[in-house]
Amino acid sequence: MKILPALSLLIPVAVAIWPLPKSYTSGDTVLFIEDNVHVTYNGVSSHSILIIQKGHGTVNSTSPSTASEIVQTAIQRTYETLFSKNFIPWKFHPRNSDFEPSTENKKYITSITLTQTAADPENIFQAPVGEVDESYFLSLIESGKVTIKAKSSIGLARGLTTFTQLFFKHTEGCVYTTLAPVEISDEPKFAHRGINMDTARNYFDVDDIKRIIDAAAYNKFNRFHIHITDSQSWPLVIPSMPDLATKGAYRKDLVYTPEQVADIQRYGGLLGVQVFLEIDMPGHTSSIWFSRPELITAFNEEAWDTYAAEPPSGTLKLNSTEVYDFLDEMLDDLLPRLSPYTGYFHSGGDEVNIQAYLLDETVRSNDTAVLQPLMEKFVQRNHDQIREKGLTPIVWEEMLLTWNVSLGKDVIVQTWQSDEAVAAVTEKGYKALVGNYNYWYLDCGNGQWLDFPPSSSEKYWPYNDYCFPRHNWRVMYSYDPLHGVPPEAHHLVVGGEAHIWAEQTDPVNIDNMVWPRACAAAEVLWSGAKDETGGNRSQTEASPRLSEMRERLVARGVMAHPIQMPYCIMNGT
Ligand code: CP6
Repeated sequence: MKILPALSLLIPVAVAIWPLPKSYTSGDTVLFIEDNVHVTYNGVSSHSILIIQKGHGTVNSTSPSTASEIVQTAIQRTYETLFSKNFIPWKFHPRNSDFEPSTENKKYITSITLTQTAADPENIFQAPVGEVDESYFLSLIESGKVTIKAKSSIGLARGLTTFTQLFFKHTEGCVYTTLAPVEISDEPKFAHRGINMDTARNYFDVDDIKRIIDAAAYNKFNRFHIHITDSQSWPLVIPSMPDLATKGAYRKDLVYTPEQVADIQRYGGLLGVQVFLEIDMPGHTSSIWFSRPELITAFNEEAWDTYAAEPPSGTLKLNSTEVYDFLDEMLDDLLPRLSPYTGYFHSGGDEVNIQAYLLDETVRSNDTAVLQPLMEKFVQRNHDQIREKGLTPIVWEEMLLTWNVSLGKDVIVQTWQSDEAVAAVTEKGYKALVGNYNYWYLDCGNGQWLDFPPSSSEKYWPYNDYCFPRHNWRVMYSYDPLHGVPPEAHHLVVGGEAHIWAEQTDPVNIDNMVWPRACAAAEVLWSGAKDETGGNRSQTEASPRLSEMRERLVARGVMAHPIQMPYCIMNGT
């Protein structure tokens, strides 16, 4: 029988779960857990949390996913999370307190029963927004039995993720919870909960990308958007057009091969994180010039800022059969390789600068009345091809709101410039993906921006040096995806993404540029921006919980920065 020391009452509410579950009750009974817990999944059992028989469905190496592979992966991760030597305890106990439970006469978690109550969608990797039910029910009773029920394999994975967050490491080395009995009913507020990572401004290894996806899954994100090409480099290997990457990447080895892209997609898929790519076009494409100069106009002009948002300027010509042929061939090569693992493809469309088309001999105009029908055709061709390959297009807001392209209603419109843009997109009846840059850009802050360039004579002042300060987690946490959207249009806000543009981020600082701040977006997307009373969520409540989450990310090998010193929590409340 465990008796909690009186001082433990000083511990702030001991719920380390991030993002916050929809409903949660807990007690104060102590249970220990060891790596021999008996796990069953739909009646198939094993005697180790590590190994589960692949008895549910058939595991076939040519089929991209099965429920059992996803659940197997989730059990494996549960094991690694709880029993890795790096597992970091909740270290923020009151100083010098006898806060830990006694390790005499330990009571143990005895079994984990996973029950999937419905079949997964046919190919869960490709499932569109809202089609995977990620809800779960978790109960941990004082006798040591754990039950997790969900309608999908990914729901079970979400439940197991939450389960690991109930535990702390004892100073004697064992792993325990003080929270039994626990009952949790949980489901996400938004269906598309993503991170957008730019791998074109700086190159990242596959392992760097996987580490971000792993941490994303641990935050219950379910989408990973790779902005894989941009004006500065084209690291994506298109086998039928080898020069694109060999000439367009920063170096011929700083590329992503088809195998590597598939590996990343599959890695995410098994964690319930659907990975999709963006080829941003027609703007943000100057890197194509290095292999196909005839397709690009206004390349690297002296006054580049007249023609583009960033150096080097350059954009795909807007009325060129050569460009159309290039796109047909490029997308024909690329899209069929992506589609086994995703339902989406992002065709870009942000920050197109009309002045560039004055230099485009196929147009020679900056008159939007002339340019609009050409942009319309450009986008429709791309989208027809994307749909033909079984994928759903995503575009940046400008294609709808600036260019007035008559998008199909299947298209998801990704907003970034304002809350008004979200309202405008939903007003037109389109699905919106949000992420206002004043809140959810991890690279850039707002206010106090430095002049760019600092003087007109210094034209190549490093881009984005104006981008400071960054947003801190509290700014990100205060963002409401539904702000300014009328209630009857809320259902059109399918979710949002936190963005890491990588002009000033590479593998050295990627972890601490993304974490723990992206956790704030994760909680808004999973739990909603408002609490039960309808007010903004308390940052005071969230702060120690986020600190615990950060410890858990560090334990996963993610170099997330601290948001405060342990002192603040040890002496708090
Ligand atoms: N790159 C691309 C970028 C940005 C966008 N698209 C961006 C714009 C403004 C800020 C930060 C990033 N660097 N391709 C906008 C969607 Cl403040």
